[in-house]
Amino acid sequence: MSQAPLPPVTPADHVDVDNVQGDIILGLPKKKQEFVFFVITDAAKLKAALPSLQVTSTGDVIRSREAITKAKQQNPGTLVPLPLLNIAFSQHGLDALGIKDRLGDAVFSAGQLADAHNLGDQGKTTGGKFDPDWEQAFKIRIDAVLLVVGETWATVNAKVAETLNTLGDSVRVVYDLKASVRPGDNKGHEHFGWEDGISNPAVKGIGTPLPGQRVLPPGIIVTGKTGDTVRRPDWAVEGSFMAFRQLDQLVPEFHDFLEKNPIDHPGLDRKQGSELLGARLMGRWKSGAPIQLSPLRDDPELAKDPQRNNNFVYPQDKGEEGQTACPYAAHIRKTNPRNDLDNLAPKGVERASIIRAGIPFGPEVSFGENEEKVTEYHRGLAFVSYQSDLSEGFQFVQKSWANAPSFPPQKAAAGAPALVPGLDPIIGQANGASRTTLGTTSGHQLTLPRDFVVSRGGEYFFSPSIRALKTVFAGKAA
Ligand code: N7H
Repeated sequence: MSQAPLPPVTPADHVDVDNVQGDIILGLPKKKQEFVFFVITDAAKLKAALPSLQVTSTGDVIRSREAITKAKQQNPGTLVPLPLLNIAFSQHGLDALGIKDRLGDAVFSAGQLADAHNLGDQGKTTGGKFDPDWEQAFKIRIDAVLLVVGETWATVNAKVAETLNTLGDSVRVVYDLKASVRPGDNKGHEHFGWEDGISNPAVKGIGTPLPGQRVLPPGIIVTGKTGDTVRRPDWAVEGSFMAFRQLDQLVPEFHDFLEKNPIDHPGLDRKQGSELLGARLMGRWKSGAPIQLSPLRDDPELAKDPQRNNNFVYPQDKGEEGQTACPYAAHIRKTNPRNDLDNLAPKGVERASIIRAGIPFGPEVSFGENEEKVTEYHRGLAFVSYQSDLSEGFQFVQKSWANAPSFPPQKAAAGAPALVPGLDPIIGQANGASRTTLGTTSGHQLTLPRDFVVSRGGEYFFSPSIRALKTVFAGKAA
């Protein structure tokens, strides 16, 4: 059993980095990641085992990143062995542990299965009951998830084995997802080919914000801190709600669609027209360069420059003028409208901020899939986001922004109120119904043939503080 002293309780506007789990604010440094989902079979045994787990804090992440940077400076290309662990519990898990306090988040308590229709996932309604097309495990019951990361599979496998050994027969693994940064030049790029992880908000007091990076009051992400408006049980301070989604990406189909619908623009050939369409749907070029700053051609130098690649806002002209460079419907504009709501709800975008910590899963596209333009093997994004309130964070962004055709508001073209921005072309969904999106060329409505991102389900979790794990979760007084 660990003898480390418990961290002290910190004031509301300050985050104790040694008490907050490591994936929440800065992200665990990950090359390989395994998500191990389990149910609790013996609560007393699990409580006894929990204090022995070496759970990684945000402070550990800061120190690990420093170690990685130092090792790379001394020996470029070196991989530092870093097995890191986080753990989070669903409402079922809290119930199984006999934790009776309610956390004050109705979306978390109801669980993601109850939210599937509301989120727009595909499925069937029979006898008034919606049955989503999800992985079976997410439809039964999941109590908790282990997030294990490392620089190689050998490291991750050893850490998973060690952790499950510690938990012994107190748990039963019901589902498992292995995910990995893509190989070679695709490192850092998700399966559609885009550089990901460029834009995440910063939490006040932690790290130095980059130009254009939104700095959040800590309570937007971390529970019980300034900015969190809900009264939580005392022990629930310095935790965060985690939305997990297993999102399939239909990569060959998406690329086929781009190839068949190039934007016709003077000076651009067909291939460049297809690249422009992809950039307009996403809001960034594959390199990561924002289309708002580089509207017609990729700019790899801009993409690589952290001082510039996130430092932009959107023009506030109404109608077509405001989306000449970046469409209102572009994925990054739908999910982070930056200054688009400043006149309507000045704090609205801040409140809906999430910290993303996802990673690709599944194999590279095979030769055959590329040839036939049809997906054969499941691949996609193991999406993870953290927020202090699911109904204002993940659920709100998915439902009220990405899935809402008229968001951002007041952007319809003058004299053509029907030409609203449209669904988010990447993640917007309407329970499988066909959809349209606007904004490729003036007044032109582009019809997407299908969803290219398809949900296979997930769950909502609470990622407690290190202190809470050693006390309330271990069956001891807080
Ligand atoms: Fe998105 N993609 O790789 O195609 N996302 N996303 N996302 N996303 C972003 O700016 C992607 C999903 C956000 O601040 C980029 O870091 C894919 C969900 C937010 O300007 C790329 C999937 C939700 C941002 C992708 C997926 C979000 C963002 C640009 C699913 C929330 C920041 C890289 C398979 C409900 C926007 C970057 C900003 C950026 C991709 C899912 C939200 C390339 C493939 C479900 C807030």
